[in-house]
Amino acid sequence: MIRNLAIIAHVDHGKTTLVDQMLRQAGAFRANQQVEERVMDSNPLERERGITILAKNTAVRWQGVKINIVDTPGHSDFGGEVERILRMVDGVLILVDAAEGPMPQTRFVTRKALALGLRPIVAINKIDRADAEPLRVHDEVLGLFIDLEATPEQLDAPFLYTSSRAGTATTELDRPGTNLQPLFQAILDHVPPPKGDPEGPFQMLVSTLDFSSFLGRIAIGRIERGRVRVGDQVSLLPLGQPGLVTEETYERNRVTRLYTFDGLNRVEVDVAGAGDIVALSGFETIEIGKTFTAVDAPERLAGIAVEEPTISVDFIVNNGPFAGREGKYVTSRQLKDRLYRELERNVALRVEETDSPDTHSVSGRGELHLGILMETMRREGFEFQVSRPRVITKLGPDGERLEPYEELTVDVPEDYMGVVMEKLGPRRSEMTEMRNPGQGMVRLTFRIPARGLFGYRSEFLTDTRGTGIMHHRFLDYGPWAGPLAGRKRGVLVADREGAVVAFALGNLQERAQMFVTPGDQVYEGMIAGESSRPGDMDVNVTKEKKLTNMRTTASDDNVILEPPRQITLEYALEYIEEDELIEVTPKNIRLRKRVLTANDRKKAARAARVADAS
Ligand SMILES: Nc1nc2c(ncn2[C@@H]2O[C@H](COP(=O)(O)OP(=O)(O)OP(=O)(O)O)[C@@H](O)[C@H]2O)c(=O)[nH]1
Ligand SMILES: [Mg+2]
Repeated sequence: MIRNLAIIAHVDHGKTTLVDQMLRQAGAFRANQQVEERVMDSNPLERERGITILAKNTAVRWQGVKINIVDTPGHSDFGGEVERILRMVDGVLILVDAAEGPMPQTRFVTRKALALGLRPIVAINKIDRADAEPLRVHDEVLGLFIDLEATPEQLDAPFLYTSSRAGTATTELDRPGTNLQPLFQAILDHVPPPKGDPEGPFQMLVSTLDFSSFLGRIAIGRIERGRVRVGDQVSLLPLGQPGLVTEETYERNRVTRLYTFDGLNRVEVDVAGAGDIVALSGFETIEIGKTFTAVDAPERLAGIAVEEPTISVDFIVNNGPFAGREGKYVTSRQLKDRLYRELERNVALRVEETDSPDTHSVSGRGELHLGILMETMRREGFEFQVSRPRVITKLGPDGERLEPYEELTVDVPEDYMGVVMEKLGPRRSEMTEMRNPGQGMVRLTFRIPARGLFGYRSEFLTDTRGTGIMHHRFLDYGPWAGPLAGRKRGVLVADREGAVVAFALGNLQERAQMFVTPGDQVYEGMIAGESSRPGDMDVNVTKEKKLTNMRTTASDDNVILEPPRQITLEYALEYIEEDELIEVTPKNIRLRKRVLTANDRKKAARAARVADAS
């Protein structure tokens, strides 16, 4: 007996924490086994950032039933992956934060799940929060279901009130839960068992991929029909319309390895049957959306479209003055090989060559998607440069230019509503909803060109003094919104190479926010900080104080410096302008001007003015 369940939600609503507790309470860990918190977030970047990046399978047993669970990422850049995963489950657990309520990503994943006809179970989570309002959120979820045209059966979904952290669930708010028993019961009662006929010919859809350097591509999916055994000769049909496949050219091969899921482990098995979720290897042409079948019954299942990328950046070989000092892999050959290797597992990514062998254009689903790749590569020892992200435009039905639009949700204290609207207006946003759920907070929803959001997050945090929360996700393609103003403030550009000196920063910090600290090495053309005014400024951050007879050097150290702004990759991607680059190395993230010498920049600016005037 099997149940297949995906846990879906907006980012941070408590999915992975809930899986921890499900594993624990179902006895997946040995007595007194030491298990880390959010154990499913197993890769280092996930642990560091506290978010799930890759969906992962696990399974527990409850009352003799095997429950396959897929923990999914909540960040909107990975929404496409969640969508694919829904094809291998028979039910979804929709988690909604008891204070935040349904968010853009909740809406997105719920819409996809309902459209596939999946039956939801709803968990209003984090009811332990001081600001939790589970009843209000319950109503909001029902409202969302109605909006999304849920069927009567889907509308009848069971609601649970849960605390992932405490590991409790209850169906009645006035009877506090003591464990997850009500959740497990709801899963057994409301998630239908998988339907496939175990006696029919083998058939399975590839819903997600894994990769190992030893086994190559690994396909993960639910067996729709029949059984599969290690050593079986099996067909892997090409992508296309569902139904009987008549062409002859596709891969037929033997299954070399077969795994099912159990707790934190993948268990190697000899045979698996209809309804179970398995991982299998032995095929070279594994791709998302392809169908595995028995050789004598090549019936293709409806495929899965992989979402199109919306933004792209250039990866460029590091040609700055510090090139090669900090990275192990720096050549264009190494960069190219690494980027193409990424395509093995990162299905929503595209890599293209450009006119220059030193530059590759890499496209993805958002800044986080691309930022994670950059971060992973720098940890592996790569060094490279990255351009400002560009949105990927399309042509509309009448040949007009279209660009991606995002849905932006902002939660701010009422007092900051004005400044948020004032800043978003010129970014070509359009307010679509305003709600006032109480407690002095307002929730504003906007439709805004993705370009309009570049650089906004840091402004938003400053404007709302860190009290605001913003989320955005891709909505659709709409008309090109025309030119948008860039960054308002100029930058301080180092005018020579050397080590940064405290004295120099002391003089500059009145009119600037620095990105560097004393001792940092800078080069001419590197960006050292942000000016408080428009227009870039060339500065000497290596300038020592002139010694006089009266003072000793010791007193130079007395300058009190503001801490520098921490430049993360995602921040840098949102921050830089077209004439700037990000230099990424295992040790540093530096911002620089594309044109390094002040003289050449002046010449370029003059040429641009002349071109504008003519
Ligand atoms: N108060 C409270 N906090 C919780 C609860 N569940 C999770 N959290 C906290 O919420 C944060 C996010 O939890 P995760 O389990 O990583 O959330 P997630 O939904 O898996 O996040 P993504 O995978 O990134 O979408 C963590 O700091 C948790 O400790 C809960 O029931 N109550
Ligand atoms: Mg998670």
